[in-house]
This record gives sequence, structure tokens and C-alpha cells, in this order.
Amino acid sequence: MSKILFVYPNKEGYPIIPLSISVLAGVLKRDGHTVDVFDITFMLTDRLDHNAREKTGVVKKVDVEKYWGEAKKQDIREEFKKKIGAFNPDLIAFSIVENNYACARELLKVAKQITNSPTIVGGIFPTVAPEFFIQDDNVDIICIGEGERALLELVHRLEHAKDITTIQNCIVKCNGTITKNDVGPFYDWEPFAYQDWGIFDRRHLLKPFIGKMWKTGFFEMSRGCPFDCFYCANHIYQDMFKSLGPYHREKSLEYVFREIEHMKKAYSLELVFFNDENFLMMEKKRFEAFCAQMKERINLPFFIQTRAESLCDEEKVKMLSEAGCITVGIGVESGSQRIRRETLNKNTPDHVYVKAFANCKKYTIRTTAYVMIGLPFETEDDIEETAEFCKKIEAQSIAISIFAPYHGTRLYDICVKNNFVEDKYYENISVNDSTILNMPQLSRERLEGLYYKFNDLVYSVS
Ligand code: B12
Repeated sequence: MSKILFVYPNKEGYPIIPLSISVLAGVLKRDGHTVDVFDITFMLTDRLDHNAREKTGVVKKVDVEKYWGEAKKQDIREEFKKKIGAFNPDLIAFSIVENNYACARELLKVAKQITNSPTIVGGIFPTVAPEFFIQDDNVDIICIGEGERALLELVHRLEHAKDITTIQNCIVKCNGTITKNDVGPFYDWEPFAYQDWGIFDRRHLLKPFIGKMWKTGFFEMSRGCPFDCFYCANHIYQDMFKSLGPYHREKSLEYVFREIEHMKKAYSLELVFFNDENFLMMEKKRFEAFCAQMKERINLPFFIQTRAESLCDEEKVKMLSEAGCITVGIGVESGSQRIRRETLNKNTPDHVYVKAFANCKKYTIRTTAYVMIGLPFETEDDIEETAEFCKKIEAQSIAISIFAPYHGTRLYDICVKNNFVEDKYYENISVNDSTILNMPQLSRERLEGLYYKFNDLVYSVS
């Protein structure tokens, strides 16, 4: 049996157990392997992400230091060396989103300096931009798309000293040659495996919400999204995997509830968060069964994220509320219909948002409007329109972000074409309170001002 060390280069420091690692670790453990994680979350002095959330009013102020502990600066490279020395892994596995890539790159260097263990990278950034990793001598294998089958196969072949160059979903560098394999079938959650939270610091489970900390667990009921919004990387997935069937797939409800029941008991959960990109995109029968079982088997408050279109049916919203849903996150993105249609390719009309938010209000489900500002071609007037729109729909809270052009999105190409950014990797891609875009119609200073003022614009009485 093998020892696999995951690396979570969570440089923004917001405590969260990433589903990617917890799912992969669970699958490996079920197969009898030993798994651990090197997680930098609590080694940082700056909780960039949380601080921005508090400052913009996304979360109410809570004494997070009391629960997450005083942030103590640690030498991350040294800690990583110690971890590798103590665990002596057979494989080092990095999970990478674009804004933690710079940190991952440094740690990949450290890994190669002190061990001969192979390194594998996976996650959204290696999937949409494998070229960065093909060039990096510290990376041996790149996983494209889902990792469950690929990792199990790789670990098995390494263990039995078999050829690793032909594993589906993998780009493998071996003796100076690079082998790019095709993508294999989607993972179908079979056989059943629990996520593994045991390898993570328990402080990750504490989430601030309405002024208190809640023991929160993250779960998935489905994967994938069929839409083609220009700020999202989904179209790449749809394209890359189109030979395999529809990218959006659902996990069996029995498996979903078996896992939540187990985790609720093991970790005394108080709140459940569903990670699904568009939660309510399911057939009526499944939805009804979900609501009934959520109440009977779990009986905990829960959060979902879904498109406004799926909240227009009043009966459905009522059932959702009765099942225990206390907050719905809805992607409003921009209050300007022109920006939504032309820049974001999200053509949801205003009246759909109005109806969706009104339905939630009627059945006392708290609403969070996800909003982006600093979008390509956006003007100050558009941002004011967004604030007005949030007021109109009576969003109870606003999660505001400054737009970042991630690789793999159509907006990335649009930004490069219009010289708003260069075609390269920006280490500060997600800086919370600023932008990497250089746009003639909206200065950085003005944008930052609007970012911190946004909640006041919406909630101040005029
Ligand atoms: C839910 C979600 C969140 C949740 C995460 C909650 C949690 N506990 O995980 C929250 C809201 C916290 C969040 C935060 C952020 N998110 Co987010 N998020 C998503 C979303 C909608 C689903 C992700 C998910 O859970 N998928 C299910 C899991 C099982 O799949 P997975 O993560 O892809 O992992 C699989 C494979 O990628 C692969 N894999 C992953 N790692 C590894 C490692 C190895 C070694 C191997 C072999 C394979 C492998 O195997 C896994 C299992 O099959 C995606 C959209 C999407 N299509 O992915 C965006 C997405 C991942 N997020 C995105 C972004 C930008 C962010 C933030 C940076 C935003 C911000 N500035 O705060 C942060 C970063 C947080 C972090 N530290 O990683 C972007 C990433 C863009 C990019 N190119 O990097 C995405 C793709 C959305 C988009 N705009 O297109 N996010």
C-alpha cells in the first residue's frame, strides 16, 4: 500500500476543506492507502480572503481569531520539508486553482530538491492550462479533469513498478518524452467512499455566518454545469469531455445522505453546504425525494447555490424552505442586463431575478447575491446600476468580488484581445481588493473605492 501526500497551497488563507482533496483522499483511503495533507491555511498571517469578506460586509464581524487561532507566520518551505521528511510519501499530489499556482510552483521546487518521489498536479488550473506544468521540470504528471480513476491507477502502477505513461486523463513525463493520453469515463461515485476530512485541521469546519461560527460540512450532489457563461471555465470541460456524454451528472441520493449522516455524527455538524454549481437543476422527482430525506434523515439547516431561473416556481421554493434551506446564493453577476448579455453571456432577464428573490423572501430563505465588479468594458454607471438592482431585488446580503480573468474562460481571451491584460500568468490574479485589468474607462483607484462602498450603496437609505 502507498503513501500519498496531498498539497493544499491555500494562499488566501480562508479555512475550507477543498472537496477536491477530501474526495480524492477518501477514494485512496477506501483502497487501503495512507493519505496525508500539507495544508498552508493556518501558516499565514494574512487572512486575505476573510478580511476582504468582513470589510465588504459579506460576513458579519465575528471574533474569528478565537476560533481559528492567532495567525502565526511560519516558514512554509521549512514546514513542507519537515512534512515530507516525516511522512516519506510515495507520491506528492498538488491540487491547484489559478490563484494558488505561484505558491504551488514554489513548493513543487522544494519537493524536487529533497525527494525523488514523483509529483502530480491536478485541479482546474492544470486542466485548462497544462502548458505551465509541461514546462515545469518539477512536475512529473499532470491530471486533466477528474482525478479519482487516474490517481488510483497511478498509485497502483507505481506500487507494482508498471508503465505509468498510458494512464487516461494524464500527461506523463518520462525519460525525456511527454505522453498525452485521452480522457477516460466520468467518475460515477462507485464504489461508495466518504470524503476524508480527518487529514485536515478541524478549524476548517468553522464558518462564520450571521455573526456566529458554525460547524459546516461541504458536500456534492452533482458535478458540472451545461451553461456557457464567459467568466467560467465550464465550456472547456464541456468541450474536452464531450465524447463521454453530458458533463452534468448526479450522485445517487442514497450515497449523498449516507455521507452526510456519517459526517454529521462524526463531526457534530450544524450546517450543510452543497457545492453544486446549479443545485436546483434536477428533475422534480429527485427534488421531492431530496427534500423529504433532508428533513427526515439530516434535519440540519443548509445552503445552496443556484441560478435564478430555478427559483421562479413558488411551490419549489416553499418545499426548499421546509426542507431546511436557510440561504440561497444566486449569481446576479451584474445589474446591467447589457453587461450580462454581451459581456457575460448570461441572458437571465431582470424579471426572473425579481421573482426568484421575492419567492425566497416569502418563504424566509436568506438570499446572497453574487456580484462582480470591474468586468471588461464596465463603466462606473454600470456598477451603480448593479447596486440599484441589488436594492430592487432586496438581496439580503451581497458577496462582491472584483472580476479576475481566469485562464480557460472566454473572458480571459477577450481581456487579452483588448489589451486589458497580457497573455501571461499574474501572481496577483485574485487580490480581493484590486484588479489586474487595465481599462481606460475605469481606473483601479475608482474601482477599489466602489468595492468597499458597494454595500453602503445598496443598503443606505436614500
Ligand atoms: C464550489 C466551488 C467553490 C467553493 C469550494 C468549497 C469547497 N469546499 O471545495 C468556494 C465557494 C469556497 C470556492 C472558492 C474559490 N473558488 Co471556486 N468553485 C467552486 C465550483 C463551483 C465547484 C468546485 C467543486 O467543488 N467541484 C467538485 C470537485 C470534486 O471537483 P474539483 O475541485 O474540480 O476536483 C476534481 C478535479 O479537478 C481533480 N483534481 C483536483 N485536484 C487534484 C489534484 C490531483 C493531484 C489530481 C490527480 C486531481 C485533482 O480531481 C477532483 C475530483 O475529480 C467550481 C466550478 C467548477 N466547475 O469546478 C469553482 C471554481 C473552481 N472556483 C474558482 C475560483 C476562482 C475560486 C476562488 C479562487 C474564488 C475566490 N477568489 O475566492 C476560491 C478559491 C478557493 C480555494 N482555496 O481553492 C474557479 C477557478 C478558476 C481557475 N482557473 O482557477 C472555478 C473553476 C469557477 C470558475 N470561475 O470557472 N469555490
